[in-house]
Amino acid sequence: MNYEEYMKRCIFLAKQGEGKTAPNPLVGCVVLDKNNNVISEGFHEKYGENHAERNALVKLSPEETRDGTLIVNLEPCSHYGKTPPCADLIIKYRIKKVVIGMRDVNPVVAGNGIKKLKNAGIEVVEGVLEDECKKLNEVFIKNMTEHKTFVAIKTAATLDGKIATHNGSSKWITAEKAREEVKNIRNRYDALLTSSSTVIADNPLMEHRCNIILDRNLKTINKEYKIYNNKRVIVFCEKEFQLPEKTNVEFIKTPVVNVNLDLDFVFNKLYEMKIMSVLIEAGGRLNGSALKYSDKIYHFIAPKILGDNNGRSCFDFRTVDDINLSDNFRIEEVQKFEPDIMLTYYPFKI
Ligand code: AOF
Ligand code: ZN
Repeated sequence: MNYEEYMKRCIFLAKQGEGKTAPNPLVGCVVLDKNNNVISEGFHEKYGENHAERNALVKLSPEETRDGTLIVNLEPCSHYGKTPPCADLIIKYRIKKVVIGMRDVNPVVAGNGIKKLKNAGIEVVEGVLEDECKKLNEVFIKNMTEHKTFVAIKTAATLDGKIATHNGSSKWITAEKAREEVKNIRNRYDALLTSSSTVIADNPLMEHRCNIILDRNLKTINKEYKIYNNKRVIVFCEKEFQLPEKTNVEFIKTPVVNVNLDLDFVFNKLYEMKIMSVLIEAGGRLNGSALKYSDKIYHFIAPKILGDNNGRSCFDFRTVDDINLSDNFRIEEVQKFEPDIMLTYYPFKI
């Protein structure tokens, strides 16, 4: 029996929870009866609510699921958290076979869910579309294994790597479809992070549930920049600061290293604040300094050549003498958003 199509469906279902499950994983589940007909589906819809397996099973009775198969992209849990263990529920529903995409990296589960199922006589098939399942939960994996916030960068450049002319003209580089995709990407992340320079140059709204601005000298707070209209805004700045009345804006005093706010501090603070993933949308300077913290890059390219000697580049932060000193990446995907393309790439780790 080939379970890949069902696992793909689990991944699709899991993605319906994007933007709503953090710090918990994205999980989807498909249930087959003893004749291998799909009888139910479910996904983890929102942090703190039912796990995917429970959502799929509660619609059924153990009579319907007896000797059936349950497919899920993440090992079923074995612990009492916000809900009782999914492994116990699966046993109660008399499922015969459980097909899993990846083992849980949460140390309280890590293999214990599988053990529980096997001890109850259930056959467990592991590793179906494992790479895809790991990619789906790359944020959860980084959070759980490294105790750090997942950092992504989004940039949009011309064929010659420019994001603006010498005098800052940048609207628009990419077309409609690419900009629609940016909205989908933004939704996956807990917060968007930008710099005061980008706020001042472009006055973007960057509509989101949480926006972060790196603004050492509080250059953006005296003007009515659109970004402050979002639900929650966090400003990292050098000096202690507070607005007189309680607002949607909070300020975080941040150390400075070599004239810039200390990014080590910023990213550690974000994890402390339970912001599990962040998407950076800024200019070449911040993109460049954030590169060494980055886990993933979304890079749109428009079929245009600017050719401006002094145009601004998407990563612009140092002088290098030797081509062998470049940072290296692994390109994961090339997608078309006509007339533009998007490269998704990861830092190359040896
Ligand atoms: C989910 N949804 O569909 C699955 C999860 O915070 P709790 O008590 O809900 O437990 C969260 C842990 O449960 C999570 O870290 C992961 O290890 C496991 N599986 N979590 O939120 C799900 N299957
Ligand atoms: Zn569970």
